[in-house]
Amino acid sequence: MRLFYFPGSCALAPHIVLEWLGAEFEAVRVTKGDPDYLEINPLGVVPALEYDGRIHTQADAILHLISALHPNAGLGGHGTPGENYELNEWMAFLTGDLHPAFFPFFSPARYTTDDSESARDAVKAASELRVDHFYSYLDRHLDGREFLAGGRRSIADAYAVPMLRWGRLLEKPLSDYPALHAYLGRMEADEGVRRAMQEQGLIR
Ligand SMILES: N[C@@H](CCC(=O)N[C@@H](CS)C(=O)NCC(=O)O)C(=O)O
Repeated sequence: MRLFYFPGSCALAPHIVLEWLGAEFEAVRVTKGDPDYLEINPLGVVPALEYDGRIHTQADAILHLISALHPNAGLGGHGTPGENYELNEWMAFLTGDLHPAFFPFFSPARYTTDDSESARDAVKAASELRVDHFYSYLDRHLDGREFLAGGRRSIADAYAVPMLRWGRLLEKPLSDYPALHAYLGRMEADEGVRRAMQEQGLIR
């Protein structure tokens, strides 16, 4: 199994889960736009997971695949229909709402045909407002909860980590979302999360 990643990207999520599971895998650092990587994943994005003779893409689907390969660990989708729904609801929120809210912040030029700096700044400002909307929602949900879904650690917690770490790049301080901020602190203190962050060179 090989996991292709850019440091600190959403590929940190499967990296964390593989660490939690103690799985055997190789983490392969790639660079944006590298033609060799485009051969592997023509979409040019991470994560990509090489497993069972093929390349798998899409963070949400990869996280479900990894958890399905280790059903006894109970990290995803192996409970009652209600529990599965709750996990999938949060996975869809992360992959369909929160992650895309950051796209214009990281790549503003893709979201305007005006190439002036002020137009790009406006796109980034709009992105920050959208993230604020979703962070506020998440902050209310996390108040009084240890984990994101189902009252136990799951692939959704791993997925949330990179997307909450990106919040440090935004103008509004993460401490303005107290429950979310405390949750990220707990997650970043977790051993498996730390190992994945170390392997990606994000911490020492
Ligand atoms: N829908 C994809 C999106 C993946 C994605 O956008 N990954 C980012 C890193 S978090 C990326 O590789 N960005 C590079 C780019 O957009 O060129 C998924 O959920 O896996």
